Amino acid sequence: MTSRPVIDDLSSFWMPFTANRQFKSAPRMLESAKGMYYRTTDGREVLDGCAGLWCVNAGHGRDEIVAAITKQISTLDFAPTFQMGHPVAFEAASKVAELMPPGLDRIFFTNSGSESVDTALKIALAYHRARGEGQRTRLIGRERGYHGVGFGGISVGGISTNRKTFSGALLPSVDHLPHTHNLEHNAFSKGQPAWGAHLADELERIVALHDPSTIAAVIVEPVAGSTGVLVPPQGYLQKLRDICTKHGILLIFDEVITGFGRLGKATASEYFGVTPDLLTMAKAINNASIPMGAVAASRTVHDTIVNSGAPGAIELAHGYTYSAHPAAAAAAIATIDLYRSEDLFARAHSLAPKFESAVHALRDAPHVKDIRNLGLVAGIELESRAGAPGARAYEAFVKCFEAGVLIRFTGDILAFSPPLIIDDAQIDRIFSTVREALASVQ
Ligand code: PXG
Ligand code: PLP
Repeated sequence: MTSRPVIDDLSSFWMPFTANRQFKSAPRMLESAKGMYYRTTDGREVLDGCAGLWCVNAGHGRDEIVAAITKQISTLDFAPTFQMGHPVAFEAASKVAELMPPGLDRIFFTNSGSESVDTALKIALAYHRARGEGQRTRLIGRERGYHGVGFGGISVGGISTNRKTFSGALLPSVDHLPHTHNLEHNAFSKGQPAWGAHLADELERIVALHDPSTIAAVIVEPVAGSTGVLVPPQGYLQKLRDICTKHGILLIFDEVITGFGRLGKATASEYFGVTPDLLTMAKAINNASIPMGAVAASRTVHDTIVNSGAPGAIELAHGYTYSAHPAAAAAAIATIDLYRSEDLFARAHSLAPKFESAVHALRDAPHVKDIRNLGLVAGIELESRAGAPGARAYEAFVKCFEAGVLIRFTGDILAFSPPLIIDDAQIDRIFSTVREALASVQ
């Protein structure tokens, strides 16, 4: 069945964000993938209910992307982008720019969402410095925000388990907005909850405390993904935008999950009609086929920095060896072409009502405390088992995997974000499997 030798040493790979001892005592191994399905090393098909890690939006093993990468690697395997260029990098940037909100068409390439976040935070500081306001160094994140694992990202992030070990080494000038999760007001909301726009006013309090002249940027996920799918209350994001504009603060949308069709539009910015100054992306930028991320900057931000230095001087002392790696860039071009030719964002948009009714049908399933959704993303929050937070969701996740459906869980929240190529029957299969799993866990 398996084409490779059986692996008998699991000890060398220190697995990321994994309970290593638990996993290695009962491993779950994926060996290949095509379309909506993974195949395990023991030959079982597993329906992908979470697009890998919210990233394989066009489905697995797409021939067009594989061909583009193969051709690129054999033509130009690597080329520096520090003081050198290669055409594919420029083409990829133009393609990405076409999908960005109006005016955000200056693209800085990275290799991950974490790098995109740290890049955006640094661009924000560089922008203020270039315009003679270098004292604007304070960064505002939000409770329950996930912005990757760099020191910048965990500093503005709001997930305490990701912060506590490193708490003495976080960035010094950071505040956090309150999160918007409130089951008393918003449980079982379909789409954007009606209650909670006023939580954006907390930004005015933080601004008043520190004075606007000290604040560089606010960073939020338009829809918080990792923390368990928190959909922004109606009007909330526009309020953040207005307050930032009023005080000359840059607004950063972290669209690492929401970018590239997850909500049925190219970006959450387009979906909500709210335009940030900087937008971070990664994951589905090239269907996760090769590590890649990017930051889209407004022309104002870009031009302010790039026109500020002396001629011949490097304007932004920042970049990665693999920024715009040829293979990743070729994959991004092929992926964006595929999104267009198959109209996948519109497909996500048209599947969203079906997805919403399928997930909300689980309202009467055992242990379910809340269900929330937007576009092709949904979360089911479970009642935690007394004394064992997270155990119930973990067991439900394992049951689903054994029944041939891959989902994600975080704490006691199940998360769903399938490839945009999913069909109605596959949506039904995901949620009927979850229903059975919930019925069989304690
Ligand atoms: N920002 C956001 C909003 C993210 O969702 C990152 C930054 C970091 O990206 P990288 O590429 O450095 O991982 C993310 C990543 C999950 C899960 O299931 C979510 C992410 C990554 C892995 C798992 O909750 N989000
Ligand atoms: N560490 C060392 C010693 C390096 O030489 C470099 C890059 O040249 C880095 C870290 C950064 O690596 P990257 O550019 O892949 O982020």
